[in-house]
Amino acid sequence: DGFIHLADYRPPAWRIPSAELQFELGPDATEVTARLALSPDPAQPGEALELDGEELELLAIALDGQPLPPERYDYDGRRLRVHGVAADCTLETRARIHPAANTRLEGLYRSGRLLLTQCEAEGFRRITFFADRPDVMPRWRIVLRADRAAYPVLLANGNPVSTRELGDGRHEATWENPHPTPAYLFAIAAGAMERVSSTLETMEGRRVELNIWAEPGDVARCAYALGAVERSLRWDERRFGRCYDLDVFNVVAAQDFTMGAMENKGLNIFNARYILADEATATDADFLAIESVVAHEYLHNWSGNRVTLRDWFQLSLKEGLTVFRDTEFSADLHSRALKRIEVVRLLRSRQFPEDAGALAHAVRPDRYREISNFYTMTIYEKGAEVIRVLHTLVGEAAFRAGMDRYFADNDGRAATLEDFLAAHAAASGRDLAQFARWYSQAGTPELHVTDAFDAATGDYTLTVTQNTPPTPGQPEKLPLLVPLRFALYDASGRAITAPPEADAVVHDGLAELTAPTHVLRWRGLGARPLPAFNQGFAAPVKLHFDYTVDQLARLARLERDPFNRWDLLQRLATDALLGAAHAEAATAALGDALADLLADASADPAFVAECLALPDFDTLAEALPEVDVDTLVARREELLDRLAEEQVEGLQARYDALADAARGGLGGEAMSARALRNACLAWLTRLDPEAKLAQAQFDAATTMTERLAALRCLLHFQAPGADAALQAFRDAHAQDPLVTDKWIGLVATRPDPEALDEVQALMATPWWKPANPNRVRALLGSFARSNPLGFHRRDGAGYRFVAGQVVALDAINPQVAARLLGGFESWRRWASPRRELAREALASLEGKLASPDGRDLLQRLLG
Ligand code: B3K
Ligand code: ZN
Repeated sequence: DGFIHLADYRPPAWRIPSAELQFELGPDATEVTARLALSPDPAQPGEALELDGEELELLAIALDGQPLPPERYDYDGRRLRVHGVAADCTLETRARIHPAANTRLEGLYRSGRLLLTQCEAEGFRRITFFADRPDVMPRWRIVLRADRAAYPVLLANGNPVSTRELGDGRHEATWENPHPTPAYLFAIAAGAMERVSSTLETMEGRRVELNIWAEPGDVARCAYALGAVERSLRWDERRFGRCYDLDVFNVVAAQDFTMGAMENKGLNIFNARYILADEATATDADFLAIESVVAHEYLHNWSGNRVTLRDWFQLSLKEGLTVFRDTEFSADLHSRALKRIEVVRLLRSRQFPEDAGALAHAVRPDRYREISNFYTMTIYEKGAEVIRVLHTLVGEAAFRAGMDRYFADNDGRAATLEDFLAAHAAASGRDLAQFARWYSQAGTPELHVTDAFDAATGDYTLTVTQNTPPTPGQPEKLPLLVPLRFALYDASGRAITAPPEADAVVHDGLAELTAPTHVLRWRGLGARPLPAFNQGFAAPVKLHFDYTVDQLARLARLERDPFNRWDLLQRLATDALLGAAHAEAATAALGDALADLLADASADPAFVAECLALPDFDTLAEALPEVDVDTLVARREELLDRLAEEQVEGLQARYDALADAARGGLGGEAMSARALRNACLAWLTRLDPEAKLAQAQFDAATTMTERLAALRCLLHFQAPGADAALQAFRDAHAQDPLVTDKWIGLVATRPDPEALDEVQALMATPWWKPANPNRVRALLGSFARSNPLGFHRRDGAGYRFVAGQVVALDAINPQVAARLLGGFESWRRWASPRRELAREALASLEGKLASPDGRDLLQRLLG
């Protein structure tokens, strides 16, 4: 069946204490010489020596300096076996690879005029012969040779050691990485690059040079990213006591990159979209995303690199943990509530559907066919939420102590989830056995809460039951350890502080649920109180409590924490859209709450903007047993139109009042003002068929944030000036692929079934670059993921189109193709005829996907 199982893990039979690589770099052919010190594991004597190597042209092989005769080895294009070795030895191989022909962007490839690498998860085997698994961690010496004119800058992991001229127009640079490092963190980058730099001294007194490198024309847009590196480094010192550990930290921006970025030791390589920014070409959201991705990759230096993974089943051990760390970084530097809102939106719109769909899997899966398919919302975002659950249970001080212990005990090692839990159990004194189920059980837990009040005795009870729905391969679920926050408000709106009697541990307004059902009981209350739950979204669960609309509206006024208020308004909006019986009352209450917010000059404008953004299509769809796309989209549009009409004065007033504050740089206040103005603009454009306000904002905009928001309104509402604006925008930025991706994304997400025709028309122009992952995401990713009316066209043309593109892309870049296929993850819940149409589109792919990525996903989708 092609599965690799967690239970089958065995330590490497051969260790590689040191590795020396030498590259003769060229775009069409690069020769890689690898000299590996090999040492058998004494506990597994007599095991054969086998190395990974994919699509390599083997030019020479020698053992301890002696060329090996053909009968001593064999290579089948995937594995190299060396026969008759049993003791410490040195293996030298020379192989040829072809960077310019590498469209998978895995291994060594070309992007523009640069040569660079992407190795995680299993790309290193496409560079040279090696034990390509994370628990093999040599110290590395890397020698790069290339033509000086074409490749003046030569970078690799670690510290620079020496450079020299080779005399024939070629030059050489040598790097050493002193920290034991797995092959997935290997990196080199070569080419004509320029940099911005700074130096700083770590808390331990090490002077570090920080560099951001980009192709020459782009270097002026690297300053913000450099500042983000400095902030990340300082934050990890302050909050986690972790220092940087090399003399230089290099970051390279590349236009062609499959993912967001990569945390290679000392040499992070980034998708240019997460580095390059200035106010004329990047939006405020881009700036914040850059800062958080830069932080994420930097923070991996400890959570991932110094302590790495034993095997790929542990992926969330570095990814969930590092997402937790990067969200804490953003929360500490900016607004904690706004960051939490952003994260919870993402969870509900993307991770919950994943966890409820055909591709659901545990945070630590116990089997996989293709690891590249597990860089998912569940591994990253749910993984981070599970760490947050732990943090909530033990508190900041014990959490920090547990992290210190984890880093100390596992430094330089390849760790497991058990190592992580052991460190935290020791530091907190808690038994984490039940907590660990969060890692093995897939599916979003659901909490159902009911209450009862006995007016005669004043007894009030809350009964909480939990269950986790079945997921593929996991029909039965056990109860999880869920930290449930709660509060009770009395009739005058004061919080009732008396703790309940309970059959669960309760402290500080938090009940630790462990059983399928718990009862919390308060005695002698004067009147029925109003309960509130899961403040701050402390547990990543779906919570059901049958609130009346009045109760929700009252709670939204009582709760002071902005996240909770936002969450209650989301709930009101959901009721307004989906709550059959009280939809009308919920709409009215939502309108009142929004009117209050718009009138409240003391409320943070960015927060008001978040409250104006109703739950998106995916979030709403997830709450329904069966999704009728047209009805859902139509209801959402109706509600928006109606609220816009009701709120027109408040919207216009806030839009006008914030004009001055919106000018002026990247400060929090200006960003916040732009966020609310843009939200108001989108609502107001609904009432303005000529889109005059949007046109005026487009014409006068001084920042990309304002210009792009206006363009979106013009295009999506098909304003009279839309074509001219699009053309002006397109021409102004024709040389800039990142800004080009922005208008392409707007075209692809126009909420109209006919957007498909425009997407197809664009594919016949030079704008279509199927080998560039950013362009594919801008055009096809946003169509499949963020254009419900286009993708779910009634005639099935959206599904057939995307399926057809998956086939084409699978032959170019399988990981990009697989992402696109993920757009079908919820197909079983789409109402007829869409379910059948989607099934047909998927079935038509059978036998047409060559990559393991595509085949694995297709099997799971249809499974
Ligand atoms: N660790 C990389 C992701 C690599 C994906 C490989 N297919 C980026 C990150 O999560 O930091
Ligand atoms: Zn990561």
